Amino acid sequence: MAFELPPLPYAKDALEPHCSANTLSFHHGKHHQAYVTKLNELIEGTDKADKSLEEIIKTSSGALFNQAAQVWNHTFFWNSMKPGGGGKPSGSLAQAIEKSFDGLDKFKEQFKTAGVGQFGSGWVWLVKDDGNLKVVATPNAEIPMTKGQTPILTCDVWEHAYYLDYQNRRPDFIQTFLDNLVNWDFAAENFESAKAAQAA
Ligand code: MN3
Repeated sequence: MAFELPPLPYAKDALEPHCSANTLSFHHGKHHQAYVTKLNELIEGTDKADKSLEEIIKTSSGALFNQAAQVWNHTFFWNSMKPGGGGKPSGSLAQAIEKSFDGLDKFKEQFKTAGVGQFGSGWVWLVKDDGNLKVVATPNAEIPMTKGQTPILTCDVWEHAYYLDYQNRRPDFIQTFLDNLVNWDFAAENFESAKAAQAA
C-alpha cells in the first residue's frame, strides 16, 4: 500500500515567528511530499510494497533507504517541535539529561555544536544509547536506529530547513529550535518508551 504524507501536527503558521508558514509550506508540502512520492515509486510492484516504513529502512540501502529514512526523519522532526515549545524537560528525562550532560545548558551547547558541525546536509539528534543519552549528528538521510540508538528528538539541519527564515545562519536556527520550538513532551514520551523497551 502506498505511503501518504502525514499532516503536520499543527497549523502551518503555528510556529511563527521562529519557523515561518512559508518554510513549513515548502518543507512539509514540497520536500517531505517529494520523499513520500519517490518512496512510493521505488516500492511499487516490489516485495517492499507491503512492508512498514521501519522495515524498509532496516532492510534497504541506497536510493530506497534514503527516501524511506527521509520520510521517517521528517515526521519525527515535525513532532520534535510544537507551538510554544522550548523551556525545560521534566520528570525522568530531565534527570537523565542532568546525569548524561551535566545539565540542560550543557546539553543545548552540545546539540548546537554537533548540528553546526555537521558538514553539508544532515540531522542532529538526542538519542538513547544503552543506558545513556547522547547527542549525535548524521549526514544526509542517516538515522540513529540503524546503529541501535533510539531517537528522542531531532532537528533537521539541511539548508532547506532554515534558509528561507535564517539564510546561512544555521547556528541561529538551532538555537531557536532549542529555545522556542523543541517539544519536550514528545521527547519524554520517546524516552519512556525506550526505557520500557529496554526493560522488556
Ligand atoms: Mn528536511
